[in-house]
Amino acid sequence: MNKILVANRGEIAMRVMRTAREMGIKTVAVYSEADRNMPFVRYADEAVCIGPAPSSQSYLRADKIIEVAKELGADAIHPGYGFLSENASFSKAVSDAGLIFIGPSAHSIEVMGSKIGAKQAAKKFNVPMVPGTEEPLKDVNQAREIARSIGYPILVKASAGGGGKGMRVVNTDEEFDDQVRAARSEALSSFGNDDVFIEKYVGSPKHIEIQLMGDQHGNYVYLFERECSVQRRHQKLIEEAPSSCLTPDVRKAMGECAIAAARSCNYYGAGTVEFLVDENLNFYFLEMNTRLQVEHCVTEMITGIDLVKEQINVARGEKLSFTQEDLKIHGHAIELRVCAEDPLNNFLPDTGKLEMYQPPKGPGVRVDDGYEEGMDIPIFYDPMISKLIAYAGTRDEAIDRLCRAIDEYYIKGIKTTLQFGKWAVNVEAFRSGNFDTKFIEKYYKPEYLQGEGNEEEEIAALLSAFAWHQASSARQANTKSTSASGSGRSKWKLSRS
Ligand code: MV4
Repeated sequence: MNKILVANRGEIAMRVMRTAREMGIKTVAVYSEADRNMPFVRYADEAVCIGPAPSSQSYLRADKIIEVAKELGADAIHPGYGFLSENASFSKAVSDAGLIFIGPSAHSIEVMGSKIGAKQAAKKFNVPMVPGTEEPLKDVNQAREIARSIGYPILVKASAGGGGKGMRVVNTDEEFDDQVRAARSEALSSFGNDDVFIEKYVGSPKHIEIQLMGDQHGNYVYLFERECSVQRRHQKLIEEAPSSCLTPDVRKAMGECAIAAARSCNYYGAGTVEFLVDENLNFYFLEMNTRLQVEHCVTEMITGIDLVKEQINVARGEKLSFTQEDLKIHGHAIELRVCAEDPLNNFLPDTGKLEMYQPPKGPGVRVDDGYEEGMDIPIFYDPMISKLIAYAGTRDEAIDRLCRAIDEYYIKGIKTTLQFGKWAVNVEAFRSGNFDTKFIEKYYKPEYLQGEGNEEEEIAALLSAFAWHQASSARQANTKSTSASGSGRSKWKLSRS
């Protein structure tokens, strides 16, 4: 494998290309017109513009991307995350074009892309499930009987769903028909598929996911867990490894279940199995993500494994370079997604120019970013501009280091989630590990961030007030002396300095 085309942009494109370079593999970037000046375009050995800014005309143009890969003699395509990374047709089209897709087979993507298909596959391998159905609901009366037997509250979920879309909580029998109808209609309009199923509603669960790697020779390892419970509208904001609540036994059991789920679809490559975990550490299979995830970095920090390198090695047919016994947890890593969003305005995306952009440095600080100072944040793509990862020996030290790094992350020109992150990791419930997926709903209020992070403005205001005070004192002294001597030059310019 001599040349990889990275079918992505921003920080993950930089991330993949850095590992490729370390492996002596050439890289090709594909970019949209809006990304012409992005660092990843300059970093690649070759770069080709594949279309206008909108993703549908650029980063989702499967045919164009494969055409460029063949024209430039790339051996493989790495999809990153998002865009085409979990598109089974793209995986197949890449293979059909005689190229290597650095990811799982189209079959694995298809099986795990359907929530019902994933549950059916995982159930055959005895992976714990939330009580519910593993078939699409056909007869609403029969479904209501099942709901009664499970016991309310229950959830109606879209099989083709993701990120909470098409999910409805049903608290009573009376609501059942309407909520099923609503879930079906949202699923049909959002995903073109109205298959829904039901599950017992697990109240206030933690979201804990297991990173796994499988090769094309049947070998599997789990690289422990990541806790991703601090989410907002199903968008993760803070992730950490390991979780603060798992015991070694539960960790091992979850890891083995994740591998079982992978085996159920003959998985190979990097994958993540998501679980719901209740307060008694009972865990339930949620879904399997058939891609490298945004938050893979915290796993890399505690295991010392370069997951992109392992993806490339597996894709070119190599066996995993380590066994389960080789893997140990060292220290603690915590990641904050630095997003161009305004936490004071419902986390709405913010746009603008990075007038100042100086990432933090120092021991145990990793910044995976894709922009530079002076660049405009384009409106066309995900608002995440970087991932700030702090690594230390213990969880408390990692949190303290993250706070220091946040204080030294100088960004001007856009609003970001930096101050939200600092607030969040200092909430007692977070520090103690006693939090779940309702953390933001339970603890966050925008007013907690009022006045945070604008020390410079405060200093400027104080200096201005001090200068005004000085000037007015001088004026008064002048007035006294003028009334005696008659010369009254204004000191106004001083008060405005
Ligand atoms: C659940 C659940 C409680 N009980 N399923 C949200 C999106 C999708 N990943 C599945 N989700 C959930 N499924 C049962 N049976 C609660 C959630 C959920 C959630 C899960 C993980 C992380 C954040 C979440 C936020 C809200 C709801």
